[in-house]
Amino acid sequence: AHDPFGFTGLTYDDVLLLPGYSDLAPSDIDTTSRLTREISLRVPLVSAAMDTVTESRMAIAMARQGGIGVLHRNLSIEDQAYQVDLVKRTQTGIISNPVTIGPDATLEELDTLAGEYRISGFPVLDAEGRLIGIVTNRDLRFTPVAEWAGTKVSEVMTPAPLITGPAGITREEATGLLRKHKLERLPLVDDGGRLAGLITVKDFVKSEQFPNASKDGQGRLLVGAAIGYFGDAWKRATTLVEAGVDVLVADTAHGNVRMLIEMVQRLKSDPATRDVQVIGGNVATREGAQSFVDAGADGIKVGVGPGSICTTRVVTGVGVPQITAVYEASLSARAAGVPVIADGGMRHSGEIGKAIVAGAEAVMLGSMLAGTEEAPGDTILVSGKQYKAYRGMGSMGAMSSRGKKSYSKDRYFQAEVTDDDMIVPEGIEGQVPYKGTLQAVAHQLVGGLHQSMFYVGARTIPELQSKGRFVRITSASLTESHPHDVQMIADSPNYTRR
Ligand code: RVP
Repeated sequence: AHDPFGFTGLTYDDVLLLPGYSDLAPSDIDTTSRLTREISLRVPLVSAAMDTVTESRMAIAMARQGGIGVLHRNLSIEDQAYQVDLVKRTQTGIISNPVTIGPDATLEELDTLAGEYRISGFPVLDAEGRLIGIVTNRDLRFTPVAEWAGTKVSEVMTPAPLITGPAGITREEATGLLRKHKLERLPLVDDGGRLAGLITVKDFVKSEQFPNASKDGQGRLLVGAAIGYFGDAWKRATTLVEAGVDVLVADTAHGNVRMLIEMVQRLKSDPATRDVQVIGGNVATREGAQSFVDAGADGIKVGVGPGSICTTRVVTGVGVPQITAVYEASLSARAAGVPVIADGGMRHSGEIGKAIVAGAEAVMLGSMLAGTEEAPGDTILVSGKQYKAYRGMGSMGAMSSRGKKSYSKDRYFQAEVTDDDMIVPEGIEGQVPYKGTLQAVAHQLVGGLHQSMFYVGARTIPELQSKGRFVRITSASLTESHPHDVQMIADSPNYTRR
């Protein structure tokens, strides 16, 4: 007979991975995985599209560590596209599309541009795009601030002829020129004298400092951005594509919705957008994942209700325990070669390996990253300890017009609600302990995943998926898993008691 209660759903705390035979050296282990059909990451971590987690600073830091950030969409289309631009222009090796300035710009404008992009030097171009000089922060120093508004870049710049390199220069040749002439910057020019790129010493150092960085074909950092399906969603998507986004990520609490599925279909068939990778979501069932497979999605994000700030399951009674959701979605997604991203509910590094064995290829994190330096917002001091704000995108704070305009109400299907009192929130507002830099946090997360792979005996992520086996555990075992019967007297970089 049909069982009205269906099957049992399990989550991370209900399972452990079985140890397996291992003859690996730590250096054998490779965490490279797929985010979408066409994008691989050396580190399968994604920062959540939330306004207390991912803006350009986080996206840059995530890509440098080998993961990727998904820029949130609780801001205007222009502002979100600008954030994409900031990430794409971040210095990594050769900058193919550097920020430039004209000879008639004022020093005041130069100073503003330098602050916005956090860069100190600009090639100066004439109206035809030819290199006529270079100007840096240093050139500002000899002009009193009071005169900046009335002084033109052409008056202080180092004018051409400059030492330049050819458009197709190699790393070695560039290093040679930088060293020989003791240069900070080397502009690259084509045969017509037009600017073709820029190399800075700082970039070269940075690109050596971040060997795992996630980059596109032109050496620029990868970045994702959240989109919806309602109102001007198409305009948002196309504007983000024009700004150079690599992945568009459908950002809704319930992705198995006709309008969104049609949006994904359109994105994957329209010539303006079809070359960009598209992730559908969120779903938590086999059928939900199948709808996105059929729509042509390049990745599928899974999670209905597991998030640390999420109240969907309580408010609506709907959801699927996360490890079951990932497993179920992967049954249709993996058969079609589409990666699954496990989104929400992670508290420790051990859950990354569990999600991967259950069928995910990457994981999205909110609360675990919201406390880092690179997350938006300042630290808050509460009885001598530092915290950072972290809120659900379905919280009152994110959906109401309190503070500033909300752009993300359609994430919870409340786009038409104009009166704040009529909002039905599905998330809460809170804070998480301050954790320092993303680099340190990512090191612990990736280190934990490495160890998972070592214990299972898996050299690669696909091997982890095929070799990994679960054991179901009881609440008594969960107590045994955590530190017990001891009072913790020192902080640990990768463990906090709940
Ligand atoms: P966590 O990592 O457990 O903090 O969860 C983060 C995820 O929670 C996000 O990536 C998103 O899918 C989900 N989320 C964001 N806002 C809300 C909400 O208000 N309910 N949920």
